Amino acid sequence: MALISCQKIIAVYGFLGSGKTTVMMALARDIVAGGHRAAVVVNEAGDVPVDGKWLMTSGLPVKEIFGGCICCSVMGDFITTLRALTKEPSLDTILIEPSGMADAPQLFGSIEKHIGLPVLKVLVLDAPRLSLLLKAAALLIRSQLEAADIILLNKTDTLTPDQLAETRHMIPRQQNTPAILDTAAANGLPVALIEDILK
Ligand SMILES: Nc1nc2c(ncn2[C@@H]2O[C@H](COP(=O)(O)OP(=O)(O)O)[C@@H](O)[C@H]2O)c(=O)[nH]1
Ligand SMILES: [Mg+2]
Repeated sequence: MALISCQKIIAVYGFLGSGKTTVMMALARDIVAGGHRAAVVVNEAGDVPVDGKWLMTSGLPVKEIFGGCICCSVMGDFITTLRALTKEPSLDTILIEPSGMADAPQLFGSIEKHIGLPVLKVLVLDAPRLSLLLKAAALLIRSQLEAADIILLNKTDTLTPDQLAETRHMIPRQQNTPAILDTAAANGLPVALIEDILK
């Protein structure tokens, strides 16, 4: 009988440069510090490289899927990689960082359908660039917001309190939009938030 040991998939998504890898590495470090094992799957070469060497020495498998947006050409690769990882013994969490341009809701639906595990969807918003991105890609941001279980308004360290209030105000909300949490992931994530995401 095949033992499916992985319990959960956490997707950290949002635009390129918003801080996804930074958030993901903070979560990975905490998982390892807690004596657990996680895998990291990325399909985007961003600013902060996934520290593959560190992850490997910590016993975390890292998979990189390149070749484009996972919502189209490499969706199959992504699913195949995830399916293989869910069968790894003693792996409890898979962290995924899909490409910034991927159609998140479609991707997450596909993973849930093919893998059979729920995906916790953590959206990272780039606070200093949000007003610009809302002008350039309002529809994409709306669809990202609609899919989110947890929303992080990141890089709040770069804004004044007034700018932060203004930025929060710009975010289009619906009745079921989750609370929007301020983060400065480059300086670490609050313990309570990490616990909430990993619980
Ligand atoms: N000031 C500041 N910079 C951040 C923060 N989080 C990430 N960054 C920086 O933003 C850039 C993009 O981060 P990265 O994690 O690669 O974003 P990704 O492309 O979404 O994966 C890097 O230079 C990070 O150091 C933050 O909270 N505050
Ligand atoms: Mg990245």
